[in-house]
Amino acid sequence: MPTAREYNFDGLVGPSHNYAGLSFGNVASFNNVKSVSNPKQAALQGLAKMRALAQRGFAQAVLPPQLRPDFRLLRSIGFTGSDADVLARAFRDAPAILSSAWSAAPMWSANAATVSPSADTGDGRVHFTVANLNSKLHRSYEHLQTERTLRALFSDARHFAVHQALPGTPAFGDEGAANHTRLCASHGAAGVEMFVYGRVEFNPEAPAPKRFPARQTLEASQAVARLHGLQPQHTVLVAQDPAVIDMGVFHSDVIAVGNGNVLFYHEQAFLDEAGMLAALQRGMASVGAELVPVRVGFAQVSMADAVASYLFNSQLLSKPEGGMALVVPQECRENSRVATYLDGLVASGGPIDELISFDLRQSMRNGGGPACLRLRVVLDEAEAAAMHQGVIMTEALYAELVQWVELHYRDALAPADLADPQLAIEVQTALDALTKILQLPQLYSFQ
Ligand code: SUG
Repeated sequence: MPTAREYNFDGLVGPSHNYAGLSFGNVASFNNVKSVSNPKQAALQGLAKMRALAQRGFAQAVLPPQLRPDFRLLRSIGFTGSDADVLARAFRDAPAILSSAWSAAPMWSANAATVSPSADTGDGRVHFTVANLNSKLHRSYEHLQTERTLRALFSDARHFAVHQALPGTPAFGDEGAANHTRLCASHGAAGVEMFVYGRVEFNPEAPAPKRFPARQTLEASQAVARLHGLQPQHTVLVAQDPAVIDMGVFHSDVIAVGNGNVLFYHEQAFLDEAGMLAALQRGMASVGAELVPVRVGFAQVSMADAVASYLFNSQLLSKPEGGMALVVPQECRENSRVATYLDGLVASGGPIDELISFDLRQSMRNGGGPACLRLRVVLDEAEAAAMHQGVIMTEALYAELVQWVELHYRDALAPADLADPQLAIEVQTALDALTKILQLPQLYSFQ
């Protein structure tokens, strides 16, 4: 079996990172609506995480931001005139739609696509299905650039298959890897892929949340598994508990994370915990692996603390030297109940033996923790060599990107700034310069 590593592709925060309250059901996004953001700090916080993990020997890469605002969106709904006219009119008549056209949400690259490593797929290639993100206007058009980006990075058809987004209709609501976890004995071995859905389009009897929307459908998860040629006995489809969606768990990666043979989850994460465990155990047995569940009960961490601290939106990483590290947001250290739980967890002698925490406050205020910020792509040596090399995080790339951010990013963005035509020019100038750093000359359609 070829050796394989998990690359974490972190979304580089774009120059228009802002707080627009666009994600109903995402508590942080709603609580911080219209507050002033700091795109420069947001990008630097994300880069600091990437650099620190790369320095620790984890395979780390970067996914570039998308061009904003999306003038196509604004013009398609009747705003006309020069770019400045379009911005001014949209600001006056439809400010929420204007914010949607400016959203830097592609930074949460866990929502970019669902990825299946070559060890799991029907044709032995790495498969990507771009997520349609059709439940929110501001994310519903990300898939166009995401597809273009993934095709640029993974262009070698001998190793990679990039599927376009599923049809953009409610039946196929798809939020990518945020609702997908792979469990395995080792990254290069065949694994079990678990898809978590919040709603079933064609079964009105199936449980669904009452307050907040469920973004992922069973039908979408099944379609992705089919596109990737996954074997049914290695594929597990489970329902998220709709009650937790109503408490602010808008993606499954807000309440569970898996890596290797370990599943770290809250007892209320799934509608049928026992059924989920039995299905995973069966799947794992069929790939010659044994599941190690790390279950967090209400007595240890309440749902309110889990959502507020983003404990489960952590990255669970296999360390090059052995053992597993849990990469948590700083909020987990600041919440005394969660901090106490975590201290006990690493001292317990279980599989998770280290905590690494980061200040990701700018992203967290929009509901994006460490796990939201990264897309996992398991690659064997030949695949890693075949992907575009310019996005791999190194000390030199880190230094160049920090310099680029310092030069191009503002340190404050208020809602009224979204009417500023100069900001649109700044963003395009910045992205043009970025493609030179990343050696991706035709990444954007304006190039
Ligand atoms: O889709 N927030 C994102 C956060 C995504 C988190 N990703 C994962 N859990 N994997 C979302 O809700 C807020 C944007 C705003 O309100 O301005 C936003 O889109």
